Amino acid sequence: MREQLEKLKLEALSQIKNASTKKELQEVRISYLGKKGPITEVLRGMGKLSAEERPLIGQVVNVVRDTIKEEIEQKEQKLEELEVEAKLASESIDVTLPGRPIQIGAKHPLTAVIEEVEDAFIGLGFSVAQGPEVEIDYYNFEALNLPKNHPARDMQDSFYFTEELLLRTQTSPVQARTMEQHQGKGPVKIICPGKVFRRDDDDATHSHQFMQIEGLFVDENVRMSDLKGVLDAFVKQFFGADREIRLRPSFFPFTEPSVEVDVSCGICKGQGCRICKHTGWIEVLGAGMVHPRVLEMSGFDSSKYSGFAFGMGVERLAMLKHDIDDIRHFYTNDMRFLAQFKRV
Ligand code: 2U9
Repeated sequence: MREQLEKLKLEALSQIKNASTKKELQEVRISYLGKKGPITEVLRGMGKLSAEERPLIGQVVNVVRDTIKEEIEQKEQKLEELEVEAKLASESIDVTLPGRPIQIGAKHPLTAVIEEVEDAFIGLGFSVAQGPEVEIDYYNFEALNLPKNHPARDMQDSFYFTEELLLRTQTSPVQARTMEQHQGKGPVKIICPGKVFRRDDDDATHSHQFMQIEGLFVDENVRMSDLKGVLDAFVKQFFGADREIRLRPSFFPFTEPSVEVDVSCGICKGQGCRICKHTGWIEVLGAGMVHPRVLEMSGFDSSKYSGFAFGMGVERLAMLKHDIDDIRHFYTNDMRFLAQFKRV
């Protein structure tokens, strides 16, 4: 019996030595020390031994069991240490590896154009003004000489919330509000960039939401020649020093006289090409002298004050500058389009 137990111990110790995972070690523990294991079996059979043998064998069994237990605990600790070491080794960082490239964003082309236009006009003494995108009928239409029956006020053309409240159709209400705040005292010299909304079906050249920049200069003795000089300086800074402007008569309810402003074509230098539809000129702005009724409605004495105003579509400027053929590119956020405006 003694030799048998000694053999059992040696066998167990060898298996403990060979166990390379905690799972294998657990299997060894169950097979030797578990309820169905040989040690338990020997203990169960102790009753059959003689009174002299029982304490001697009992002692040997205890020693064998304790030795196996102790060896298993030591091995368990060792395996745990090895596990931690392996985990640390697998998680170590090689600081000499090159870093992952970081995706750097770029300004949206419309933001870039707005900032360029702002810079040009700030250089000419203008300030930037802003106002609400949800407007009341009075500032969006009435104060701009668009009376109640005017066709531009058709419910079909604008997004109305109520009879009095709508999404602004132009940034002009910002100018009307600013003039009112000046309480009849000039100068007012502002540009107003912002979103505007019209009930249009979207296509390559129309969007129900787009960006406008409008400008207003009201003071004593402001003339049409001032308007022409300011727009000429702007166009030369924005499009290039070699570009010319020309004014053509037009009509807007809020300006009188009103003009359309063309810029000489930068591609063919006035010779005629695809871009300028073979005219040598490209229409980019609307403008005019502020209608006396508009001045009066916002609290300015039209016998003392005069002013000029102008407006331009930001998408159109960006499309001309970057030769973009579809306005919807600005709003669909396709990375292949946007990534082209990265400055490297
Ligand atoms: C006040 C008085 C006058 C703003 C003006 C235009 C001419 C114009 C269009 C250009 C293309 C809008 O984006 S677009 O569709 N704008 O042609 N805008 S004069 O005149 C004003 C504004 C405010 C108080």
